[in-house]
Amino acid sequence: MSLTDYAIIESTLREGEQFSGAHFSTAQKIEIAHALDEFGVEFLELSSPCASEQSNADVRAIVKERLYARTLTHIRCTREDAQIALDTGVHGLDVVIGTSPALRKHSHGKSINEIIDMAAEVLTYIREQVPGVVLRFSTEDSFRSAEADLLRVYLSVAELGVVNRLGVADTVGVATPSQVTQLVAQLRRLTHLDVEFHGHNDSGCAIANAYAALEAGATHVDTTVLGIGERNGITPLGGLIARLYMLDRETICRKYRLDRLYALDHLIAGMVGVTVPFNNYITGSAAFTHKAGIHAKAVLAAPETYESINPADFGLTRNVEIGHRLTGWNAVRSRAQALGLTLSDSEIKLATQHIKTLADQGPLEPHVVDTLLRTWPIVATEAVN
Ligand code: HCA
Ligand code: CU
Repeated sequence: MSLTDYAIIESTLREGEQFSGAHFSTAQKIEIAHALDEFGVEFLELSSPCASEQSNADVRAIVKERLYARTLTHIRCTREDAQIALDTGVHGLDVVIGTSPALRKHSHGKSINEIIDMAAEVLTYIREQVPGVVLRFSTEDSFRSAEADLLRVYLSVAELGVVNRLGVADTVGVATPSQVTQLVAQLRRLTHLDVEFHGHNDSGCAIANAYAALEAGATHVDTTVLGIGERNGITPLGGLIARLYMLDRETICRKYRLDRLYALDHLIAGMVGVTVPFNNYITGSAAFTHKAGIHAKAVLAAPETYESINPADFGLTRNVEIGHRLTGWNAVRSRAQALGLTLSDSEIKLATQHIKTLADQGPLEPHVVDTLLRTWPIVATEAVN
């Protein structure tokens, strides 16, 4: 399957700011905006200018930067928020209102009919104020809302003829890929509007759900760098890229500057006080590390045997570990060759046995293995004596 016509709404500067460790300064926000822009995301979503005075000033500052990405801000469904947001000069407004019973009861106290009326009033107002603004309407907690309620809200919003895009949000990470497929496909079929998916990762489905949305016809997906956001966050940018790369490498390599991903993940990790997880998609320390002798042998002969992603596409290199008891002589030979050593196969095989014996006491640092190989006949003699 080939997916080409989609856009990433990068929300590190909105959802990401809702991560517990995130306290971005204006300078950091501008640095993040440029890093994401250079990576090539199509949209940057920014925290509401209504959140605080500084948030308002920050939206204005980012809007003034020279960026290819278009700027969006995220607001509640009120005229007041809309006016403040429009005054900042952003390219688009992402309007959201909760539709699940829990949010209707405990967040804003509105009935579905009242939500429909508010949406009509606010969205029409926005369109009248700035005819060219990109306008999205989203229901919060879409997947715990009653289907009939959701459809009434979305269809009446679509009928207004003023929004560019509808959003669905898996606010608490409950949705399964098939539920996402069903809702997105339904909205596309019934409204023909663009559809955006925003999914939290509470049950580990955020990437699969984002992919299911795209497969069902969604045009936009929300991400944050490393997936940071409320609780344990949303679809991570790098994880979505990995998913899409495996389906259509050519498109993903053309659309985005993949060699920037490593720096981007590490930039944000540093700013929010976490480390990039060892098993992170593409940029984790173990992502391209091969260990067992059987894997090492095949990867050294043909990397695609055990790699679905070519690290070189991301400006990264693979790492074959040999200082452990699962090692194999092919991997040891490859390391000896890389060191410029001319050891015979039988010498390599003996060296490999020696490494395994030593490694039974604990893992060996790469430099220990290198020294052993460089001095191998001597070590071998000593070992025998
Ligand atoms: C929240 C709101 C939101 C909004 C998503 C959207 C969510 O912070 O709870 O506007 O698409 O997850 O529902 O992030
Ligand atoms: Cu969210």
